[in-house]
Amino acid sequence: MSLKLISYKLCPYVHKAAVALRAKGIPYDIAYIDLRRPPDWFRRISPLGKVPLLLVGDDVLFESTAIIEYLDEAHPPRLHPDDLILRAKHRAWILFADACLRDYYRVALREDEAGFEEALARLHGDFDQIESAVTGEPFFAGPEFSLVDAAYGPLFFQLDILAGIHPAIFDPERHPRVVRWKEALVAHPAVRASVVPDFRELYLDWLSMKDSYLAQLWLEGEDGDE
Ligand SMILES: N[C@@H](CCC(=O)N[C@@H](CS)C(=O)NCC(=O)O)C(=O)O
Repeated sequence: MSLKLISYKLCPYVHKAAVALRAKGIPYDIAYIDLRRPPDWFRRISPLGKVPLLLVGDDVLFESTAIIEYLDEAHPPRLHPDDLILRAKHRAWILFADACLRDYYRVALREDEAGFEEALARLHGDFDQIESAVTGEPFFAGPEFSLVDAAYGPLFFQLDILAGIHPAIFDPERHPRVVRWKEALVAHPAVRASVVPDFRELYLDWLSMKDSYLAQLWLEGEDGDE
């Protein structure tokens, strides 16, 4: 069955689906759309008007978590654990990645320093939870890459770029496991190769257009470099 991922280049939810596809070695096509001007064909087929979509033959799958679970079930061997209790726990941590992504966007987009610090405190609260959930190394549950890793790879990939602007985004003393896990994920070939080659430049262009504290810091740093 042919697979086509409908994407927006900077979307972490699309990235999550692409990581699962790559980690499982599943061949797929990809089509990028401009979310500011979504094409008519996309509006017609997308139930919620959001990416990612995964076209599986004539079927349209949506919601990144549903997509990665489908991929995992349809293309063995599974990245999810066999044990049902463990699998339910992994599902719950995958859902928590979406809460972290919401807090990540607040960190990226809050307009002033106080707002940024407040958002970062929230994100660090999320990291406190994850710190006690990471049970293995280098990945979430040990040496094997799991669906939880696919879910957090995109979050850490984008946060890692922001950490280049504001290093306090990661605190290795407070969250040593999270930081080691992050390092393993951002270095993983499935995470790195499933974004466009100029992702960093596009991401920083996107950030520069925002009226946010981190965007200001980035632009000030850029001016200083000239
Ligand atoms: N819960 C969705 C979130 C997807 C999502 O928010 N995608 C964004 C791009 S990163 C989008 O398509 N936004 C368009 C819109 O909301 O109109 C998922 O996991 O797939």
